[in-house]
Amino acid sequence: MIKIFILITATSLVAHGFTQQRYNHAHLPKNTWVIEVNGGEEIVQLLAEVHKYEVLGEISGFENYYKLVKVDHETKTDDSHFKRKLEEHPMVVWAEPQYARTRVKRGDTLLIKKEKERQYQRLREERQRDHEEVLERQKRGIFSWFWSRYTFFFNDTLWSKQWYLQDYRTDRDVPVLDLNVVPCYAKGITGEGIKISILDDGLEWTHPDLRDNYDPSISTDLVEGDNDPMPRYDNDTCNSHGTRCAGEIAMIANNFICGVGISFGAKVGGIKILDGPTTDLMEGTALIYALDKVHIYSNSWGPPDDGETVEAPGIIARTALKIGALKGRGGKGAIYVFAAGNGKMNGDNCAADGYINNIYTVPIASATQRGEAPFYGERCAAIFATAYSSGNRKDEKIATTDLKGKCTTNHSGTSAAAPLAAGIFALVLQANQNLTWRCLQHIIVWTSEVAVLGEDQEWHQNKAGFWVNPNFGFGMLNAYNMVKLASNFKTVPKQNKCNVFLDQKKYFTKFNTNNPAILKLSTLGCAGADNEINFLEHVQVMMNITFPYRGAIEMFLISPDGMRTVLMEERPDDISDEGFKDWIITSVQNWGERPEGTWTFEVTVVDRPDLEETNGIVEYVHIILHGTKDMPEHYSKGKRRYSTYNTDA
Ligand SMILES: *[C@@H]1O[C@H](CO)[C@@H](O)[C@H](O)[C@H]1NC(C)=O
Ligand SMILES: *[C@@H]1O[C@H](CO)[C@@H](O)[C@H](O)[C@H]1NC(C)=O
Ligand SMILES: *[C@@H]1O[C@H](CO)[C@@H](O)[C@H](O)[C@H]1NC(C)=O
Ligand SMILES: *[C@@H]1O[C@H](CO)[C@@H](O)[C@H](O)[C@H]1NC(C)=O
Ligand SMILES: *[C@@H]1O[C@H](CO)[C@@H](O)[C@H](O)[C@H]1NC(C)=O
Ligand SMILES: [Ca+2]
Ligand SMILES: [Ca+2]
Repeated sequence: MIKIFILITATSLVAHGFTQQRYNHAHLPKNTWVIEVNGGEEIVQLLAEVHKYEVLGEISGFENYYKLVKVDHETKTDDSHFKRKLEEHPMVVWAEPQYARTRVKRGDTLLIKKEKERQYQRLREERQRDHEEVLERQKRGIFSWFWSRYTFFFNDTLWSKQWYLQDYRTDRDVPVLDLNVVPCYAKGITGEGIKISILDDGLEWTHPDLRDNYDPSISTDLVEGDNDPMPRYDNDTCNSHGTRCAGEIAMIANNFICGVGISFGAKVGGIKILDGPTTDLMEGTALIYALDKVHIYSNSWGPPDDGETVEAPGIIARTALKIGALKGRGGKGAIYVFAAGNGKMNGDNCAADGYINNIYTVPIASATQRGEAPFYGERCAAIFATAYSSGNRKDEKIATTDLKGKCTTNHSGTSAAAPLAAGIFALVLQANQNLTWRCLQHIIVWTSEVAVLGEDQEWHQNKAGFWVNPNFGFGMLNAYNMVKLASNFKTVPKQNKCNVFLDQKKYFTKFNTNNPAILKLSTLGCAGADNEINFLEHVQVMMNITFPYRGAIEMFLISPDGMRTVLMEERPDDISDEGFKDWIITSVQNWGERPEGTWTFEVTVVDRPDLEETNGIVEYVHIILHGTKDMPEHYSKGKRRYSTYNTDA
């Protein structure tokens, strides 16, 4: 029996808020459906003919996915009949009309609604802090007009502004204040042989500091429908985002122009998806574009960071991430880097972003020059690691290429942190192309720096000995230490998956402000079965929760070892009454722990007078454990040792 489900979705483009910006409407999806059909193209042809649709073929890279367009697509007709027929058809697995999804770039400049007020408040606070900050800077020796030991490595005009690549410490006893990248160059590791595609609003590949590192074979324009990702020039800033992200990775070194890309020996491409309505089909296509060539996909975008949205990738994008991880890089898996999100000041949390909660992505957070969580940096248990980026107005930002052949020192947000991570991963993959997507994740866990972010109050050590933090994941990326570990890294054992269900069939557990829902899920970690897990990687919690005010729900997960992880924090602006439906929250914070025992899932409501009488229901919960049966080789020397400062450079 084949399961049939059809997701009914709004087809109106206007309803999705594409009014505030002028877009290129040349390729709006009109009456386009994507369906998954078992049994071959003839069945699809038949279905299409009867209902006056045209089959545009199987979608490249996706088995059994077909694209259908209404023959007479200019006339607006009711497609509910078509939808019902698809629903009833035994060979149709799923079918969805393609509609525009709101996707935003993770620069920190987009101000939303109540943001203005909050910004004034922030400015007041910042003024107060200015003074403290000067003292702090003096203490840590952050003054970019000082020479660093790398000052004469490059003659690029903005090199002196790339504070996150060269250590400005004046005191050798404090932690390395950069991403520890330059020592890799001395070993000939510059990203050579690695290809990175940037999914964004285009790429000015004619830029003199990018041109020689541009690879057209990993580039395309899914907005205009051609192969040239040149941005659309409305004005100098509106589509500069992709070009800025690309520069961080691949600016040419020692050419006296702009700065130095982290992996200046690598090649970059641009895949344009963000200059107009973005559909699930476009995202899915982009995420596996040129999968036979691309090693890393850099993503500084996602659902809105407005603190109200709870959204996961659509079926096609989700499938693409899985295909990429299983088939990319000759079966070792493409690397998907995602910016964690810029909505903290909007009360947003990355647990509400399904791209971040996908196990195939590497979510990257920002830290400021002073080693702090920035005002915009979203928190959640799925964050893997951190790279430097902008902070408040006194902190330096990121230097990179800009539109029309210019340079900028103003790139910011988690948008700027993710490409730095992508560049570092290019160095790591050059050091060892044998690494799987999970090896890379293990290397991040084993090498990210805690000391440089050590003043944050939220570090806690899990039972496997790893320090984790909802703001920073496992800490600041350390390129040289990653490369060193990578260069003779033993491939991690195969990934197992073990489902854990409620102890009793205790569905429909009520909760309210005074009475949290506390649900117990016991497991042996599938011991004795093929999918036995002894060393955890990702832990995912899948749930159905109803409550009339979604943003007031908080969730926690307590591991058998007693480690308490915050899965969801209050999101004050989310007044949706839809609750969480089939929602998955991912945590990497139990990495390395053992799974067996009782897991506790706790759901609470924030303490607010207006919600005192309000009840919610946990209708369903189940935990998906991921990990390995056998011990990863690099664990064999015991727990990871943390140094108070980096002695390895
Ligand atoms: C450029 O376009 C963006 C987005 O449309 C807009 O926010 C910005 O104000 C424009 N800048 C100028 C200088 O016109
Ligand atoms: C920058 O450095 C490169 C490599 O050493 C050198 O070839 C080039 O002439 C230098 N450019 C300038 C303007 O100094
Ligand atoms: C960065 O922004 C500041 C303030 O908006 C501006 O003064 C400066 O010229 C910008 N710098 C670059 C290189 O774009
Ligand atoms: C990658 O794998 C190949 C084949 O197993 C092996 O010869 C090579 O040494 C490996 N490279 C590294 C850096 O481990
Ligand atoms: C969760 O809720 C959705 C929507 O009501 C429903 O379709 C789905 O079957 C539920 N999931 C489980 C596992 O009960
Ligand atoms: Ca340059
Ligand atoms: Ca977000």
